Amino acid sequence: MNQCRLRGLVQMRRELALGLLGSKHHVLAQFALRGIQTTSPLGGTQDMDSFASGCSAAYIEGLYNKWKNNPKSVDQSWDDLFNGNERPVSKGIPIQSSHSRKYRRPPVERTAVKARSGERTASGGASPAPAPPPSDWKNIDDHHAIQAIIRAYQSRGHLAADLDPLGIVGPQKGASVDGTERQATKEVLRQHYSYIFGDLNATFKLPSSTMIGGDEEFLPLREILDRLERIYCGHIGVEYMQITSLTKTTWIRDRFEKPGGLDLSKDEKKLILERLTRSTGFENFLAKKFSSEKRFGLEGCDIMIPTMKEVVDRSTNTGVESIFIGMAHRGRLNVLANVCRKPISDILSQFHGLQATDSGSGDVKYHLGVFQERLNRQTNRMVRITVVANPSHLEHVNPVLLGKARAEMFQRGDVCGKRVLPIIIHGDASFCGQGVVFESMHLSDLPNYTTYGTIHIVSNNQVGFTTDPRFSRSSRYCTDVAKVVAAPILHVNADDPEACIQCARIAADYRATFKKDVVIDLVGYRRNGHNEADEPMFTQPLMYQRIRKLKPCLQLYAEKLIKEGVVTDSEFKAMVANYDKICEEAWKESKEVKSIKYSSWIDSPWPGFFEGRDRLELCPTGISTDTLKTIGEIFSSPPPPEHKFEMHKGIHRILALRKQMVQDKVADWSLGEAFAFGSLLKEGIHVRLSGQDVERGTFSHRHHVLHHQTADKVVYIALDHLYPDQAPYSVSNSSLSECAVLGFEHGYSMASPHALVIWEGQFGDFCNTAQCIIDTFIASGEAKWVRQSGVVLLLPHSMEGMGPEHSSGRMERFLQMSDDDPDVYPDTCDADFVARQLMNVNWIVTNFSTPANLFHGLRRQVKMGFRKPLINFSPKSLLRHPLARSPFKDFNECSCFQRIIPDKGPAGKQPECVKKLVFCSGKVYYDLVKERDDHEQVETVALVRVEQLCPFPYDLITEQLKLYPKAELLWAQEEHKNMGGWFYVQPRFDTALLKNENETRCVSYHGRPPSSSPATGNKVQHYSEYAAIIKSIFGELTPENKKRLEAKVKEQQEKAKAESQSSPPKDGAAPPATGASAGKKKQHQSTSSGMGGAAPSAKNAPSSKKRQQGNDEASPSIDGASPTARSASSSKKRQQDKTEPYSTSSSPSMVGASPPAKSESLRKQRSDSAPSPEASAAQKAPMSVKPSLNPRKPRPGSAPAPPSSKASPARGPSNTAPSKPRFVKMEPEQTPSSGSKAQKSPAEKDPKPTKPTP
Ligand SMILES: Cc1ncc(C[n+]2csc(CCOP(=O)(O)OP(=O)(O)O)c2C)c(N)n1
Repeated sequence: MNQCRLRGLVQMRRELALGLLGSKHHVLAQFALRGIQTTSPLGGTQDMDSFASGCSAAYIEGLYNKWKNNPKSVDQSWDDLFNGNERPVSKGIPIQSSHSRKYRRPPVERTAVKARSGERTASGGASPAPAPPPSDWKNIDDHHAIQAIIRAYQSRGHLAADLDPLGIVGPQKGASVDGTERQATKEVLRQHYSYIFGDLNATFKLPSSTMIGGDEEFLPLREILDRLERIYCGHIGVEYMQITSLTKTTWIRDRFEKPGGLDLSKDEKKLILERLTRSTGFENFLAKKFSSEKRFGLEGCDIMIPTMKEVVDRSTNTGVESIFIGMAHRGRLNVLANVCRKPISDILSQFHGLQATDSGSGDVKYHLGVFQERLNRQTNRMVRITVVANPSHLEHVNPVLLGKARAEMFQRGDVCGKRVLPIIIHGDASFCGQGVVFESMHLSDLPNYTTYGTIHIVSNNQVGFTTDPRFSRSSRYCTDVAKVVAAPILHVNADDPEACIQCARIAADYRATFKKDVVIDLVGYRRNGHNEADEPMFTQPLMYQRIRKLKPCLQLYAEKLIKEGVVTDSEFKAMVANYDKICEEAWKESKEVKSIKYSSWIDSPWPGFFEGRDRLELCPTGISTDTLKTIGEIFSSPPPPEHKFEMHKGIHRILALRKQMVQDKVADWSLGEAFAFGSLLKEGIHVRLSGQDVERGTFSHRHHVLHHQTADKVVYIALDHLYPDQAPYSVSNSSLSECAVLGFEHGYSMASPHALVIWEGQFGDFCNTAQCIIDTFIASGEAKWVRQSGVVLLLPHSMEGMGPEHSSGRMERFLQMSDDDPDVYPDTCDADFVARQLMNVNWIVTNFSTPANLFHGLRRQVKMGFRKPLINFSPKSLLRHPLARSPFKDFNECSCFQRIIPDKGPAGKQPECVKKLVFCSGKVYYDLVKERDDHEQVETVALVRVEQLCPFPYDLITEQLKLYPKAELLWAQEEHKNMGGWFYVQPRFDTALLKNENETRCVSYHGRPPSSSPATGNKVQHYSEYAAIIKSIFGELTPENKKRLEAKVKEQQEKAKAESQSSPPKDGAAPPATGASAGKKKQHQSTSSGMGGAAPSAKNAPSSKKRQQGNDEASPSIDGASPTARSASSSKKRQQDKTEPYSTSSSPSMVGASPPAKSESLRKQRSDSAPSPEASAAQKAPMSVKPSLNPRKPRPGSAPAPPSSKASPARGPSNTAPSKPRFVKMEPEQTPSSGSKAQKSPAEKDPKPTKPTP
């Protein structure tokens, strides 16, 4: 469309718009104005001047009305516009520029601007500066335009850069407005495009915002444009104007703009050629030898190797000693061979399909890790290079790599990333597609997670498997995610080796200078299909037609250097032949290899850790009373007075209560944890705790970081002030990411065995979003890559009526991924049975019920002769439960970790009287104790806690089975049947039972029915489900029981009422009650945690006389409900509920269904298929199929099922709730206080030392 016609159309539209303005059609007018656009000479469209934008239309309408009344009341420019008296536009330049030139700022604004310059009028306002003489205006305008053009190149030059070797994307060169062939056309210049270049020889003074002049201050316009074009629109597109720091942008400008700054010497060019020869030669060699094998070759982006080498050289020169590389499949073998210098014969031996001599599953060759220490010949410095083993799940290695690098910095005392460098190689599709990239990037500047800059290199082959970028991302570049951390992004054409090397240098120097992330986007292509067996023409036919015609980068560069006289043709040929010879020799060598070892591909060797030690020795975990006292004292004290630290008064109370516990020699959860951390720190073990809100603790129980109440950023961490020579303690609230943070901590744990690294989930449920890290690294890392990790996951878990996503840490998933064979009874007579079992399993899964066991479990992590991940399901309400406390004696040198906790009460003391032996795990134990008490079955029901679910404590379980030969066997859990521990323990119980020839019992299930959702969100349903479980275990309350309980409730209510009248108001903090004093204290509602899961602490008066006489397990009072939940309901209702117990329909598939007696034939069948204990003792036996013992069938007289059963016709909050729920809420005032002897017992003196048993 010619310019005249275009202008005519625009004018017509404007007239139409103006005609409509002020009429009832003003909306249309706005629309018409908004739509006024003009076509640039390049065919694109340009938005009209901003005054015509939709949001200004109302303003224009107002002006127009004003102008209609009095044309002089508006600025001249508006008068011109409304009159249609626009000045003629020069040289066919679009209307937009004529407006911008014509529009003058209102005088008032000018005054305001001048006022800033400090000129003041007598009245205190600003005086207008004298305008320059009109003869200068053109000159000023021209300089402004030049400045704007320079700025445009700097900020948008990359849009016109020649980045794509295939020439598919990016602008084409074309005649520019100045008649020269340029790329920087519309995209770069935008509104400045309208600038009349006029005399290209006119000289301009260069602004201070550019270094293109070098030492020259003035340049002719033509030279300015040429230089800008070369710098910003050549083979490098540098995106850096997102950086807000002037120092950094100036630094980048300096590097890219300074004349001659990017030049390379002949030797440097020759080195690039040599490295490119190796990179290309390696892929060619593999293609020749293993044409049908997958190797995910680098062809098309071969320059990645020289680029990485340059980064390594440059960085080692600035002091880097250790480099960590995280990358996926593409070009990985090449990196191992040519960057790490892993012997090529080792790599080739992976192609021969050899048997491994060590255990584990191994992994495909393009996932394996390496660790190499070598001399960098360019810099003559030693460098350690690690390529971290990675799973198929693209980009998920990133946080792991970062954590490992961070830990290395810690180990080396590198406080600013000078000696350690992380490099991550990304694919273009995965870089923009995977959320973990964003999550990991966000760690880059966090104080406890920073790696002081990571160098990201994108191997951008412009396709992801078979998907074109236009279908795989919405952002312009695949690297846009890096802008969140304002990283400079250097896009570079991968067919220009020198440009790539320049980018590598600048990136390495940028990271060394600023300790910030930087990205190199190597824009290349993929010469073959996704892997070597794929046919790319199926999906990218045109792209591949072009690729087929393209010479490889090596050839192009060799031709260039030959032409330049840098190398001769024969020199180049010799280079190629030489590398081919190296590969051939390595090939011969590799054929001599007869077996492989997974361990020779380990990425995290721990020199000195395994050597010279008995791996199976289990060191004691108890500590001295003195240590307990020291840690307890400091942990419960405010900062020393000289700190003049102003604490929150709630913290004062919490510390006072802690102090009381120390005096009483009893520890709650928080104190038990502090004992574990503190004692390890004392022993020189670095402890790191990370996760969301871990400093205070989600449930406000931890308070490891105290905040000064009137001074900003002043904190006190008691665990950092325990001993002068202790190891550092790191506790940090993390970013709100599970995947990246857990990955980071896992990586951190890999760096050294001498650290306890813990990630705590906010709620266990949220480990869902870290599933990939759990599955592909933590569960299987040792099997795949022979590398160990002792990372600990603390996952708050328990059914407390908090809804589907705040209840379950998905224990079943962890258990399902445990690799101990359920059908093999291990050799429990082996003296090292306990350690061997731990060593042979992929991870440890626990559900601790006491602070002491938490303490021992955590300490055991670093006391073992090997490392295993520990997955522990942490409690919520138990954090403050007065009975979930441990006496100091349970921490001392005579104590140890308890894999199971047997019944130590009347039942345990008279096992022959026991009718039911109930196994359980975790918090539900305290519910069962209370219910057993209420049902007066303390002598007939034994409760055994399985604290370590995996590996299954066969030896101890067998002992318990023998101890109660006549008891019916039950498994009680609060989770749904398809969740929790049941599926894991059931076959293992069977295996343990089958061990005894005379055994005929089976374990029956007592828990919630199967469900797709982990928990109900309806409190009433929650209680009814709970009631059903209890009923199925203990049966109905007898009339005597009910009567007794009613009397007890009444007594408690009266007592609570009396106490509430005299108790002071709460201040929001949640103090844990001490064991001894809990009974005297008013029940504290855990409103501060807001979770409703805190301990219903004091509703636990023991009612059984017998228990008072000797049951040291004491009776907790909880009913599984949160105190807040209980508080809403009246005591009347509670009484009513007590008298009208919950009735259930019977459904065999629901809770309480007991298994039939085992048939002898099944037993025989099973024992035939199970391997002998001898066979299973050391090695895991091959999988054997076990016949089901079919515990699903109801047996006669089985306990009834709850109404929420699937068999029940109507299920849901409205109709599944029992008509009269038995477990109801209680007002805090009504909560009875506790004063049991059992609670006081832990506070008593340490017992006589006895030898600890595992
Ligand atoms: C998380 C994840 N999703 C999907 C895949 C399957 N996959 C393997 S490679 C690939 C394409 C990757 O493209 P890109 O990131 O551009 O790397 P390239 O292979 O092109 O080098 C896909 C989808 C995977 N490995 N991981």
